[in-house]
Amino acid sequence: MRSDRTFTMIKPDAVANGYIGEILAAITKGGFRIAALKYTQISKKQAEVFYEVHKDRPFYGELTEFMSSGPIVAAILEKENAVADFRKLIGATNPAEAEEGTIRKQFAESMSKNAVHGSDSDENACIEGAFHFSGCEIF
Ligand code: RTP
Ligand code: MG
Repeated sequence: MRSDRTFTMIKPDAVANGYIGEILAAITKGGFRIAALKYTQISKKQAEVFYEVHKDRPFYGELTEFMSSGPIVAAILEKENAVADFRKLIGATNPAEAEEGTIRKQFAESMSKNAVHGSDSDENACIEGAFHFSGCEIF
């Protein structure tokens, strides 16, 4: 299992708020190389599959509804220690608790509209990347 890749989505709130450029710039400045990139929208069904690990959580319905509500930017990012370092760069799930300078502190609206997704393990990074990209779309 490689540890130099993670998967991210710029969520519908941040896309609607016009933050695609600033978030991609923050990602690049944070030392990540973009290995794959796509502007897309997922269906409610696809969101339910993507977030299946959360299916018993109370926010599952709201989360999958929101993530399919508008376009997103999906990307595979490369850097040594990618998963942990990217979660540091984006900050806490709840932007009110996110550290100064993190992406969520700067661009998130709320716990559910929190601007970006970041994979939580090398295994999930691999699964989530493969959900959005085929081999020939990863550089
Ligand atoms: P993500 O997966 O999006 O990177 O976020 P995360 O690891 O920081 O948080 P996770 O526990 O995986 O939850 C996934 C997303 O569900 C929404 N959420 N809402 N209302 C709530 O209590 C609640 N808890 C989580 C957030 O948008 C979170 O990013
Ligand atoms: Mg998560």
